[in-house]
Amino acid sequence: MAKVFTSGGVAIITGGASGIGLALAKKCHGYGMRVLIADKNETSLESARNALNGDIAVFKMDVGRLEDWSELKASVDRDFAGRVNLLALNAGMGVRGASWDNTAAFQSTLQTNFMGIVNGISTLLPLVKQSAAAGDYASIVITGSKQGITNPPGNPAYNASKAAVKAVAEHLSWDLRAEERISVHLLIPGWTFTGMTNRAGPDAPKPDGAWWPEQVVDYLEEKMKEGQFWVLCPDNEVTESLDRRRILWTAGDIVKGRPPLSRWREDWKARAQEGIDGMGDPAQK
Ligand SMILES: NC(=O)c1ccc[n+]([C@@H]2O[C@H](COP(=O)([O-])OP(=O)(O)OC[C@H]3O[C@@H](n4cnc5c(N)ncnc54)[C@H](O)[C@@H]3O)[C@@H](O)[C@H]2O)c1
Ligand SMILES: *[C@@H]1O[C@H](CO)[C@@H](O)[C@H](O)[C@H]1NC(C)=O
Ligand SMILES: CC(=O)N[C@H]1CO[C@H](CO)[C@@H](O)[C@@H]1O
Repeated sequence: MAKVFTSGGVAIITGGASGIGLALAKKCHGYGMRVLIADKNETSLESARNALNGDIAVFKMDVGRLEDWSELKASVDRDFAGRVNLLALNAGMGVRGASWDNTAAFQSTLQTNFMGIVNGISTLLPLVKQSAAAGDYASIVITGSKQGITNPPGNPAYNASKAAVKAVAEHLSWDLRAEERISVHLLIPGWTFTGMTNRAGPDAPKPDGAWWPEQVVDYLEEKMKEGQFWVLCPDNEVTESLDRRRILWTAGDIVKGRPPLSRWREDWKARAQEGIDGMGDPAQK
């Protein structure tokens, strides 16, 4: 049901001023949708608006603040007659060098990556349902991360926030299972060249292994057409099959009683590699 990408429909995209969100905004705009991008970065909001010839609405907000969502809802009610066809809850961030003694980093990461999504659902789900009841199609796209599924070591705050995002997205899909005109999707990007991953400066070239954000949103659209909840994106280094085998290996830590994060442990690394390499593609069985 990619029926939401239709001319005149309304798209609301958080974190839409940069990266994956901006690529999605451009796609929606290209389909003739009315686009509102919400972001906390004023500079990027302005350049995004210019990139789309001023033909989109921008809204400065912090997705972690419920008050900002109330104001956004009021503006959607006023400017779009309360209509929402695509709600992309995509804003996300990571704090560099987050460590256990930095509880503030956990709080800010969870506030944006997790509460930003809860706040958005809580505030705008009534408008999404209202739009569907009026005969529209509507989709809610929630941006998670592979790090919330396979949980690699390095940044526990980010990984935990994305694990919570996955849990909430699954519940939303369950709660809306009887809604024939509303679909829910968990977007799980691979390595994507965006503001978040490009720390080498504005003119740095895209690393070969990474995808462009445009590839991610094309893949998203394809999976939405198929009616898939899980949008597990590959990149130029990791295939869909490898992702599926890594996910199964991670689940195997629990069922086989291996230590957690076995894939990265010195005493398990080689066995993990062998196990993942030797596994058939789980999707083929
Ligand atoms: N780039 C990747 O490789 C990758 C991989 C997996 C998941 N993701 C996820 O994709 C989503 C988009 O990230 P991106 O890679 O396009 O990064 P990006 O930094 O280019 O874009 C994220 C946007 O979100 C905005 N934002 C951050 N915190 C906000 C807040 N509290 N309120 C409002 N806006 C806020 C930023 O200003 C920025 O414009 C994120 O949720 C990220 O976690 C990215
Ligand atoms: C806002 O985004 C610009 C790029 O558009 C970046 O240079 C700047 O550091 C960002 N500001 C903040 C506060 O994150
Ligand atoms: C955005 C971010 O901080 N991502 C981190 C999530 O965790 C992995 C491993 O834990 C890190 O490599 C990423 O940098």
